[in-house]
Formats: sequence, C-alpha cells, structure tokens
Amino acid sequence: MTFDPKIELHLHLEGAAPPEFVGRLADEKKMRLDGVFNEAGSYDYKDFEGFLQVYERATEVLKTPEDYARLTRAVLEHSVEQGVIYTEAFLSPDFCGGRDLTAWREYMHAMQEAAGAVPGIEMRGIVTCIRHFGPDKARETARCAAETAGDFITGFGIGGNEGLFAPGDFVWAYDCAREAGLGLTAHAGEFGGPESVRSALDDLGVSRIGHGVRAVEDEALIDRLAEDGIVLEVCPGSNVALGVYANIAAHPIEKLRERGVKVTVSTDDPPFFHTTMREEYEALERTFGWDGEAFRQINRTAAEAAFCDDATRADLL
Ligand code: ES4
Ligand code: ZN
Repeated sequence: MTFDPKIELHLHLEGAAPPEFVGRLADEKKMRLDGVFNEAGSYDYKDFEGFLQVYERATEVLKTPEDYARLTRAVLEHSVEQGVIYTEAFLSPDFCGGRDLTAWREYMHAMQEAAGAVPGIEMRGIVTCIRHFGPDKARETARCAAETAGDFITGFGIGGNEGLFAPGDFVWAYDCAREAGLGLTAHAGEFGGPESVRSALDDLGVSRIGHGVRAVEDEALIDRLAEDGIVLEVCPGSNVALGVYANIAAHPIEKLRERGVKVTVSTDDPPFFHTTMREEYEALERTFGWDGEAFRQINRTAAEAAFCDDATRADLL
C-alpha cells in the first residue's frame, strides 16, 4: 500500500494512453502504426527526440472528440485505481483539431464530459503548446486556451523539445493565457540546465515548473525557488527513463526537498516510461525513506498549487 489519496499535477493525456488502447484504435481505423511498438508491445524509442516522434505518431490514431472522450475515461479510470483523486492533464489543441477554435471546443467539451462521468476523481485541463512547433503555433494554442478558460481549462503550459526556441519566444502566448486568468507552468530544467528554469520564471512568469530538477545544479537558483515558493512538478521515473539521471538514488528530488523547494510527484507519460503513481511512491519510500508525513506534505503542496477554484482546493486539503 502506498500513501492515498494522491494528487497528480503533471500528466500528458495522450502520453498516458496505454499501448493496448492505441493499438485497438489503430485496428478499428485500419491504420498501420509502423515503428511505434517494439516486439513486446511497448512504445519503442531510444531518446527524448525519439520519444517525441513516437508520441506524435501514436497520437495520430486519436482522430475524433469521441476518441478523446474514450482516452479520458481510460486514463482517469487507471488514475482512480492508483489512488489519485485529482489530476491535471496537459491537453494539446495541436492534436485536437489543429488549433482551430471551433474544433478545439468540441474536443474540449468531449473531454470535460467524459472526465465528469468518472467517479472518484476530479480533472482539470492545462492547454499546452509544443515548443518545437514554434511561437506562431503557440499563439494560436494560447488563443484556444484563453477562449475556453473556465471550470475545466484552468492552466496553460509548454512542452516539447527544450533544445529549440527559448522561453522568451513565447511571451505573447503566456501573456494571452495570463490575461485569461489561467494558471501558468512550463517544462524547463529537464534537458535544459538551470538557466532554462530562470528563463521560464523571468520571461514567462510561471508559478510552477514542469520538472525543473536541474535547478539543483545552481545553489542560488535553489534558494530562489525555495524563497519564492515555486512548485516543481517532479516526475522521477520519467527522468530516469529518459536518462536525465541514472537511477532514482541519483535523482535530486530529495536534495531539493531538504533545501525547502516545494516538490510534487507525477508520472508525465506513464506507459512510455513504464511507471505508475504507485510505483513512483514506492520508489521514493524505498530509496529515500519517505514516510506518511513526507507524502502528506507533497500532496498538501500539490493541493495548494493546483490550478482549481478554492472550493475544489478545500476538498483536497
Ligand atoms: C512533452 Cl510535448 C510533450 N508531450 C509529452 N511529454 C512531454 N514531455 C516533454 N514534452
Ligand atoms: Zn511533461
């Protein structure tokens, strides 16, 4: 048994699709998915760029709002089994209607309705632009986010390849999302060094960082994160699967926590990284001796940092 209930703040909806789910949709649509699965039926990739390619290819089976409704149900039912009561999922208008606002609304409503029908869990959506698609597409994505901001769409973020473009190229998109009242997060400090975290804070004004773990390489930045109460959405299993750290024992989550940085724990793209929320918690307990109080603390932090209304937050605290 691991600590329950759990709160997850960093989960990519398409990245949470089990291989069997993607395979079934491909069969139904008579689509061939070359190079997506290995012989064992797992997602097949070698490094982060390969992961992003396989991710985008697997996502091609998701065509209609109903496909996204089915995915939402499957993902949330699995989360409930893991003891998760609240999850924030990254949603991509790039894949849901190609950033066309009318189409995006249909996908968004399908996901919202599906999420509302799964008992035992609350979901909110963080609309996410994809860094390697560039700043122009990010503006369109931000417009989709701003136009649908409300009870379900509560945040805006950026994922994708940290090697391309800089946070400063996405200022317009973040300003648009901020003006719409959305919570702000950005992937940084995963493959990029401490400067990528600084730049996400200075240029984009986020309150949370996706990963952010490489901030550990810069003492002054660790202090800044702790003093400013910046929340890190840490995904230890993801970092190990993608080779950012050799193993959990080498992961900086414990050092960051000891230094007073607000850390939370999530799975990122669980079937791609062969992880679950339970396995993440078990690894932290086993490796760093985290006890009930440690898990209570990270879940309190997650509830405080969640992009939700205060009534929902009160239920989580
Ligand atoms: C990501 Cl764009 C995207 N999708 C899924 N997982 C990711 N990790 C970083 N960027
Ligand atoms: Zn991520």
